[in-house]
Amino acid sequence: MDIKQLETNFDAKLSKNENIEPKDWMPDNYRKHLIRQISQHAHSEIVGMLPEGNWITRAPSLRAKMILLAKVQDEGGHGLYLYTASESLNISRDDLLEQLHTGKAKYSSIFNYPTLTWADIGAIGWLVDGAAIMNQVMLQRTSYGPYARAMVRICKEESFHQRQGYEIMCKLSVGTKEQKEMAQDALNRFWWPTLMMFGPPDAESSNSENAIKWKIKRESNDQLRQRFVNQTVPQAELIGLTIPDKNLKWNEAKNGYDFGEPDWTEFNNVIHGNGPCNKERLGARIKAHEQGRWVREAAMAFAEKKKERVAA
Ligand code: BYC
Repeated sequence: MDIKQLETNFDAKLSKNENIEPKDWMPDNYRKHLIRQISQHAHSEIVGMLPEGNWITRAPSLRAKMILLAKVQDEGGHGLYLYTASESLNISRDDLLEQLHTGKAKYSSIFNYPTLTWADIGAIGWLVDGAAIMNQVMLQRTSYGPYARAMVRICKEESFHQRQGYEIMCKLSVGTKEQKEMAQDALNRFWWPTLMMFGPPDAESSNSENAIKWKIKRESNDQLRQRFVNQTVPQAELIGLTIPDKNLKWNEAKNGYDFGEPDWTEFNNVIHGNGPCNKERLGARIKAHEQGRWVREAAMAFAEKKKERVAA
């Protein structure tokens, strides 16, 4: 089949909303775009384990510790589904991790902020997982089959994560004066970085045009950010917390909130390695990878021996 015919078949599949599968022909730029997005998503999941892992030993009750342990473990599992989906595009796990460790591949900006108090764990579940779900519900219908299927499973777990975070915030907001202040402080620090998770404004989003054309993203960064604000403001009001935005106002005409602009200079600094915790996060990942080398080598040696035994 010549290239024109292959392109026509690919476009026809997209227009019928059929998934593209690993063995299907796909344009090289579609493959590269997916490797970039899915691997950055995988990196976000495993780097995302670090700020929360910081609180496992200090969780305020056995119940809270068990829930947080399970959540952090889930994030590791999400990373594995997503690395596997990336590998189906003909790139090895070693290459993907090399890109993370050398700073070539990005991971979500949000994980470069510190978790200073227990309320930050609530804010991450409520806001960060809430934003992640908003984006990922759309990605369940992304055009690449393995990514779409990974998202279905991940979304189910993420919605549980969002609720555990909101539960922490609910409890703190009806607690002592200090506890309520702690919840408000976490909201103040995590609100703007959470809005940045959706990426730059549409006019500056270099990858969006192709992503929408290839049905990788079904909605734009600004559309998802708007939906997140509309959903989250009433949740804050319900528990008596204040969104730290003077420009936040209900707009009847658009049936949604007007809201202020995140600090895009800060965003650009963070995604280029200069956020508050970038060096710490990457350092922790590299150290874990180095310390896990003997496990990978032992697993490979075991697999080789097993193969020899089966062949004998
Ligand atoms: N952080 O053209 P744009 C989670 C980069 S966490 C860092 O709009 P695109 C979790 C972007 O990569 C959520 N970098 O890009 C929750 C691009 O740079 P490159 C993880 C960002 O791809 C709790 C440049 O800026 N979710 O799941 O169309 C616990 C221009 O941007 C960010 C996903 O990754 C950012 N916030 O849109 C644990 C969802 N925003 O690559 C884990 C999948 C933008 O050209 N990803 N950049 O060098 C996406 O939907 C999209 O990739 C984005 C960006 C919406 C993030």
